[in-house]
Amino acid sequence: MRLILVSNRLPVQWDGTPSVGGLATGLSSFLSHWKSLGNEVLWVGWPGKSIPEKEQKKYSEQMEKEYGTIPVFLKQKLADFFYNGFCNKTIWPLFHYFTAHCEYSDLTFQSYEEANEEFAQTVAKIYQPGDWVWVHDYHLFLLPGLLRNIFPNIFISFFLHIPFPTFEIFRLMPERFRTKILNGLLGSDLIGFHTQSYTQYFLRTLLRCLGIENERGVVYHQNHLTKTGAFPMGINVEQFSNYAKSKECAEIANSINRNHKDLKQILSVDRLDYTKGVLQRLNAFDLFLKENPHWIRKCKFVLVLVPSRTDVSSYQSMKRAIDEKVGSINGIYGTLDWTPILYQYKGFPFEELVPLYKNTHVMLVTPFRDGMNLVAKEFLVSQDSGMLVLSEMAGASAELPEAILVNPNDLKSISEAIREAIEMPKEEIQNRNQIMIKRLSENSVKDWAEKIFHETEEAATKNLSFQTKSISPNSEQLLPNANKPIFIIFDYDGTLVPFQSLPHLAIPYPELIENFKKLLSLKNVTIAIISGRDRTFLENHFGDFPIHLVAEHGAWHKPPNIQNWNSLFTSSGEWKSQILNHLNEFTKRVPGSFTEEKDFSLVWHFRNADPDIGLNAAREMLDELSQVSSNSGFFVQRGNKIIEVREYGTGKGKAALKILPNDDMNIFIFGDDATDEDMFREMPEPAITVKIGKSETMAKYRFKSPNEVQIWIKNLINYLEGKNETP
Ligand code: GDG
Repeated sequence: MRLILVSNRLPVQWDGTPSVGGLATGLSSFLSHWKSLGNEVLWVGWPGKSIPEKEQKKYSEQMEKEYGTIPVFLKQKLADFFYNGFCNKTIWPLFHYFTAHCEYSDLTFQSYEEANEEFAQTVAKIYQPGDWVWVHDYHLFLLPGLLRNIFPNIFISFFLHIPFPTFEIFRLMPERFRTKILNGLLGSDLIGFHTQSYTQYFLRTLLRCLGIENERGVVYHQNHLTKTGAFPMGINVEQFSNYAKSKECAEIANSINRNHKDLKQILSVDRLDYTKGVLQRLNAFDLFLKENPHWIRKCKFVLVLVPSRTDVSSYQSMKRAIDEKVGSINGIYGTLDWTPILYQYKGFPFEELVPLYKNTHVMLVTPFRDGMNLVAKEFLVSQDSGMLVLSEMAGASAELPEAILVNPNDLKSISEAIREAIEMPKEEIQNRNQIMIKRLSENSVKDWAEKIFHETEEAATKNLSFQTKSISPNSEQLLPNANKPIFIIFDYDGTLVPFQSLPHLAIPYPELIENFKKLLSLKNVTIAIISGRDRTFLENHFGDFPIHLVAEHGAWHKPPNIQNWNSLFTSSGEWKSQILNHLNEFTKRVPGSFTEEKDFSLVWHFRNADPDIGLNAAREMLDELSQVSSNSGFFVQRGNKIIEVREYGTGKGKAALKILPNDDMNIFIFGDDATDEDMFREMPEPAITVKIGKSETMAKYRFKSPNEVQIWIKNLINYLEGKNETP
């Protein structure tokens, strides 16, 4: 299979130098494995600078040939507004909870849209059906949606490398931006996050911003299913640990250490970024020396900062503040023969980075917020007996609780953690590290990518079967055999009419009435409405039509041209008063919700409640009622923003069977929610069953909206009228 990886940056920059950072390092090792299985890979991304138009063709050919990369060309101004602008002045700070650093600008968002569009065009040029497209990170939130519009059946995953924030933070972004971002993401078959918490925050955000619910992490939106889940990214454990054990590594480690052999090494390695908490770490080291003077001249702090986003002004001022702080600590504590901080403002090749890890006694990873943090993991599998001090705000802390976890805002706790780690007995360090290393070995970067692949495949397969169910209302497959009578059963809300905020507002509109009149004027056509509505509502709106009306999911039936309603089922109704009190308690608790009482059922509506509070209460209610419902004369069913408690033995499926004549007929059934699934399930096989809307269904076909039901009715009328006219 061919994999098209898409990320903002390519693993090699425009000048052929390798990119630094978690994404590039992590993915490179997975790709060698993927290729070794005989698969092909193309990596699409921005080369990091604008390439003049006349050189683009030659450059593309060269990059593809040498590195298997496909450049996306962005004009310098667009790249600047997109990357330095919306990506790094809006999304990056917001998603890392640095809300004061955020700028919200229509101009940069427009560039973000344009850049995503450029990426979509580049992918579209090389995409072939059967490829797996894997989009990475926050620069490309809109890309899955754009690609899904071009290729409805595309097989596509998205992985977010940074944290997804809580809804309260995410909502700070203007609605016109955030809605597009969420919709763009939902073009994916799978959206992966580093941790369970980020996944939960995303799902809650979907509910709060777009009113979209999920079923155990699966979201149905615009006739498409998207799976979400936590896939903590691993590292190439073997690569690091094998090299760390090698003779070559030991030699380099010794030579680096030659002049400081007796000093215990404290190390930190980060891209220079305000989220990484570098200044705070320096302050904590300062405090550590102040409070533990016996460690002066006995330790050294190797501070590795890899230059990053050097043209963003806030990064430049942060760099100055760090330089000053290093200078100040070295000035205060340093002597002619001892410097407390060895400051390295540059990246090291892998062959030197691992020996640095190996020489380390205390590894400080103290970001304010970090999606995962791979440095912590790389250190663990490379060290000899070094202790990890890890921020609890790094995604990695969920997997590495045996480290010393610290709050990065708490200087005192970091300083104490340094002392605890530097003085910790070797055996204890090794015991703790062994547990963590075992865990890391069981979830390498290869396992991580494979899991993502398989989960995406599963979601994409389901989506494909969804697509095959979707059908045009004008399709010939939905036309009857004109020699047989026609029996059509419609659900009402969500099928004949769209949902409204209050049930009494969802009334039949003139076009629907007109269509019914025409249908009924034709020979051999019978219509039934089987609804959860009560008798009065159906009587008021459809009482004059010669059709079957079935109210309250089958409790009451009024045949065509008959004045009286009769009961299709017998009821004891003993359970009702007790459950009514219970539902009323929920109504009091959840503003905007209300309870509807019918003859054979009770319905709790939460469409107008706060989506989060409504959904939580509905879950609680379902849970409680399901526990008492067995042998209690009622059963509970979840509908569209309602919970219905109904007399046992009733239901639309049974009701439909009772009113259907035993003749050989064309049977059509239309419905939109869980209560209609009863009908789809119980109908004889030749019946044509159509689900309106998203979510899984037993129906044979799917329409997008009630509007398509009306189109189908009109098409049927035309067809039958045409047949009648032919001599
Ligand atoms: C983002 C998220 C998430 C660093 N210095 C050198 C060097 N590195 C390599 C490390 C490591 C990577 O860069 C840094 O990865 P991190 O995970 O620590 O951080 P970000 O770059 O911010 O990455 C992060 C990650 O994406 C993956 O999803 O974990 O939370 O922010 O692999 O080894 N490599 C070499 N020399 C260096 O000097 N060779």
